[in-house]
Amino acid sequence: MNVELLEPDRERLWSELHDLARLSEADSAGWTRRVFSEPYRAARDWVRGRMRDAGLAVTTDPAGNIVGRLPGRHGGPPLVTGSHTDTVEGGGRFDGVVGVLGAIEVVRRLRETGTQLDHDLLVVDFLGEEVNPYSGSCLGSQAATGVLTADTLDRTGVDGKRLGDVATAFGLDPDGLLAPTWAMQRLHGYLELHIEQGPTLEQRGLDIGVVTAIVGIERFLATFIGRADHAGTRRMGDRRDALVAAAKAVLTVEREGCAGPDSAVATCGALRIEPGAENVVPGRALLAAEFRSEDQTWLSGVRRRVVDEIARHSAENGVELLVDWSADNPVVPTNPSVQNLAAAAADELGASWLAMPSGAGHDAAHLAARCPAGMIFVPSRDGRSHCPDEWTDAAQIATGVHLLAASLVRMDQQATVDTEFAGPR
Ligand code: HGY
Ligand code: MN
Ligand code: MN
Repeated sequence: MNVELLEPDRERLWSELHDLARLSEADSAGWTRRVFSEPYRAARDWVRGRMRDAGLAVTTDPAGNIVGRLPGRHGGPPLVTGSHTDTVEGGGRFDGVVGVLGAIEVVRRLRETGTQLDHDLLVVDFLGEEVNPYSGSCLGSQAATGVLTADTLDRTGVDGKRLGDVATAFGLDPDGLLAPTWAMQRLHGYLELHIEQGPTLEQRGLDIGVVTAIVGIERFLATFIGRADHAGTRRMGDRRDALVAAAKAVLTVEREGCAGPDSAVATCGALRIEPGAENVVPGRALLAAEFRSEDQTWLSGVRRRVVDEIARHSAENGVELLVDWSADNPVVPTNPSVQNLAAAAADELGASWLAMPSGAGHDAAHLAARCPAGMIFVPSRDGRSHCPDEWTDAAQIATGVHLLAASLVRMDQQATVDTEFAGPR
């Protein structure tokens, strides 16, 4: 198989990417397509149409993932690729989208060149990869691989809504989120194309990142319960100011990240103050924070170190503290055989590449428990992502999609992608 022939149609891909970008909240800076939102519903219908036009048999699995199937010569455990089409609030046009539209383009090129794989190929738009207010990130891939539990459906967001009810309102069967569909079947292998969302590839002038590991992510939602008071009449020494306690917690989080290993980061991304009036001492504050690293030892110690300090500061301010921790995933190494195969395909195509970790979380972290899984990155301009300035050139995306095609062909040609894979057989 001359994989040069699988080169993507760059204009077609670029045009589709911008068609999808139109499906976003009208009044948002950048691009916003949050899970369970109407723009997200419209985008999923649009993706189903593109999958069908490309010749895929399209279903929605019980977990709410859109799955397009391209039959192979022999069937058997399917080869899987894909990513997500939901965005963060005020995000960009490329995060996740490149992996879904790129996979659909690979299918078109396989069919246009008369290339039939041995294995069925599944192209997946995973439900809700971005962090949602209820259960963390990677909702669809966690559901499909059996990570979620009935308790997950009872988790509520700061809006007070329950995940199970929100999923029902979106047209999903919440019990489907608990049906580990993919955990029930063997998969031949998984490969995801994604933008790097960091500066490394651009700074080094390289085409491709071959991902070696996906960082572990711990997150918390802390509730600080103080007492609302008149800002003019309550003496400073007699206050129970929830926001002061939360503000000290923000600095604790930052110190924890700065004191960690090179790969450690810590972020407070959301703060909600109640009642939020200029002349009222804040009675309640909700703070969302997350910690990431490739160093599992450091990450495993974060909860104890951080909670001790935040609890001490809250007590100093007479504020009650409730902390709800969740872990998106531990540090996940990608499969060495998939790494090697993607690197060999990059060499064959003449694409420069670098083996590198992912500081972002991805659906691949959950597929990796079910089959030999890996990821390939294309550069992000200035390393920017999760913002309107997120950008990757058409030519860079085309190189990534071409490599995705060539790598999937290599995975398909192997009877077993990794004979050492310790997961389910
Ligand atoms: O948060 C992340 O790393 C990913 O973009 N969901
Ligand atoms: Mn993503
Ligand atoms: Mn993202």
